[in-house]
This record gives sequence, C-alpha cells and structure tokens, in this order.
Amino acid sequence: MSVNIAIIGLAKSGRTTVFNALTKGKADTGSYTSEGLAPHIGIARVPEPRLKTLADILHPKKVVPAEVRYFDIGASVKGLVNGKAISGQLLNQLSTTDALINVVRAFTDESIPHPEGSIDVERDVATMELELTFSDLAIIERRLERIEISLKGAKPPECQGLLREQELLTKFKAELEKDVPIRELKLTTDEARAIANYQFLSAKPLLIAVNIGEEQLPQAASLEAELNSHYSQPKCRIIILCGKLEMELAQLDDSTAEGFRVEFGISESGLDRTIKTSYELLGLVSFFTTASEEVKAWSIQSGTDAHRAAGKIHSDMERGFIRAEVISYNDLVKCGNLSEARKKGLLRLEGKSYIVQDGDVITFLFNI
Ligand SMILES: Nc1nc2c(ncn2[C@@H]2O[C@H](COP(=O)(O)OP(=O)(O)OP(=O)(O)O)[C@@H](O)[C@H]2O)c(=O)[nH]1
Ligand SMILES: [Mg+2]
Repeated sequence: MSVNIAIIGLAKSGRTTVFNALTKGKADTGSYTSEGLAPHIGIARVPEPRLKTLADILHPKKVVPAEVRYFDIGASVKGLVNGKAISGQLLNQLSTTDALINVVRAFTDESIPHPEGSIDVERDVATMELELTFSDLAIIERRLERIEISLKGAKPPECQGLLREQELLTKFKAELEKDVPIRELKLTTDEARAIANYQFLSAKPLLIAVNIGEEQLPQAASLEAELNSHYSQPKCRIIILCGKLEMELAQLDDSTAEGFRVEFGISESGLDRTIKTSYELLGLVSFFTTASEEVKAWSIQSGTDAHRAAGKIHSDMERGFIRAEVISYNDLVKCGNLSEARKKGLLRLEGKSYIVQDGDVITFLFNI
C-alpha cells in the first residue's frame, strides 16, 4: 500500500500543474478540471539515494523504490460539501488520503483570472482552512443529530459509548467553530483512536505549496523563511515552488533538468522537496527488503513494529511471522557485503515487537 496524498486548492492555483510536476504527468492544465470529472491519479517514486548504494552491494536483478500516489481532485472542497452525487464519491476519496497538499497561487498572470480577483497567499490559505473545517463541521453535525436519535432508544451499555462520542464531537465542534483545525488539537491516544474512522479533513497533515512564478524565484528562499515562521503549526509545513517550471523540468531527463536547476538557482527539485517534506509531516521512515533478487524500499510510520511492517509487504508474512533478520544500512555499507556482516555478527534476529528503524535492511522469516 502506497502513501496517498491529495492535491487541493482554489481554482486556477496550479493544482494540475503541480500534480504533473510531482508525477511527471501530462494531465491537461489550463482547461478547467471541473467537478464532474474523475480526479487525476499519478504515482511518484520516493527519492531514496540509499537504494543505489544497496544495489551496488547486493547486485539485485531489480531495484524497486517506494511510491507515493497523488490525487488531483479538481473540485473545490466547498463544492464537495454542498453535495452532489459525484461529490460524495470525491469526498470519500479525499477522506482516505494520508495527507493534503494545498496549492496556493502566488504567480501573477493577467490572462488567468484569480477566482478571488487578486493574489493573496494568506487569504487563500485561510479560505482553504475554512473549507476543510466546514466539511468536518458538516460531518459532525450530521453525526450528532444521529446520536441524539439513537440515544432515545439505546440501552445503558450502548448509551455510554454514544455519550462519550457525543462529548468528544461536541468538543471538536466548539474548536472548529473557533476556526481551529483538528490537526492543531492535542488529542489523547484514545481520542485519536475514537476519531480515526471519521477521517476528518482538518485532522490530516497539511503541506501548503505556494506556487510562484519564474520571475519570483530569486525571492523564493526569503519568502519561504517568512511564511515558515508564520505557519509553523503542528502537522503543517510550507514549501515554495514554481509549478510551471517544475512541470517543464519533470519532462526532461534527470541530468538536463539538473543543468537547468543550476541555472535557475534551484538547489533541489520541487518534486524531491515535496516528497521529503510530506514524509517528515507524516512521520514516515524507510526500510529495505532484499528477497527474490529485488532490493525494495518501503515506507512505514515511524514506531511501527516488525510484525506490522511484515504485514505491509504481505498479509501472509504478518500472519506467519517467525522472525526478522535485520541489519542497519550503515552496518551493511561498512561491511561491504552480507557475508562479512554475518561473520561480524551484525545481522540480528528480532521478534515481532522490534521497532523498525529508518534504514533497516530486513529479511522476514515466516511460514504459511
Ligand atoms: N505564469 C504562470 N502560470 C502558471 C503557473 N502555474 C500554473 N500556471 C498556469 O495557470 C493555469 C492554471 O493552472 P492549472 O495547473 O490548470 O491550475 P488548476 O488549479 O488545476 O486549475 P483548474 O483545475 O482549472 O481550476 C494554467 O494555464 C497554467 O499554465 C506559474 O507558475 N506561472
Ligand atoms: Mg486542474
């Protein structure tokens, strides 16, 4: 299962352009991605320089990077809440993603009218926050009404659960009405678990991607520093990128693109930075497997145990889990090959509850 990230934003902010840049895609930009259309879906490889080093050591037949799936939803969140049949489906799709990227327009172009009539990054960030909280409020209100009805006929044990849910949702409602997104609330583990099923949009990690024009590139770094200090909230990050240029560079081969980047003074591709920042935002780490002559990178939530990490690869591996044979990337690189590492006793046998570390190279032993 790959990581899923939805691209949202106001109309004409450059969502489809950024989507193309991230996925090296060629979806139609400029023409309105209207609400009735299916979202664009694209896959991007997670940049992972350690894969190359591992391939040099292990000589696999195949190297398989981890993947991120991006959705260009097209419709505005507000449109979704107002509810047409297709909207419910899109809202569902949004709800199941792991994080949101809000593309905010900073580029100026007279020929492309901004829906609000002017360029204003802070206003547009706030507008999108409102749409997210509005969507969550609608869900909460509907649920609270239903709880009210259920409570009338409920037996005591059932009542308790409903009352607890009612209390929690009422608390969220009060915060959302003060324009505080759920991601900013400090939740207990129990509370977080209780609301996980709702998949509230304002609870999702949010990456704000400010889409600048080429002519603004010289100011990009100072703008990023300024906005960063302004938006440094929990589960929220901001990056500046030039969507149009990144989209054009994404169509070139890597070394040609790199040449242009140097020329434009862009130190790292917007694609790489977006993925890296999303990973930090989501608390993801990488581990590697080397079975069947394939070196593969996987992404998991930091703090995941070996048992669940195995399940990420295959449910059979989780069910039949026996042990994990683990070596850290650094140890393997230091030894130069696996047999040397084995001789030095650096290959460890770990059980189900071992917490997988970033860079672990793992062979899962299991029976089915
Ligand atoms: N000048 C300039 N134009 C840009 C930039 N980024 C996007 N555009 C243009 O803005 C228009 C809208 O871009 P899209 O990527 O289609 O934006 P969107 O948010 O997907 O728009 P809709 O889905 O139509 O609402 C296109 O004509 C793009 O070429 C940029 O950085 N500079
Ligand atoms: Mg679009």
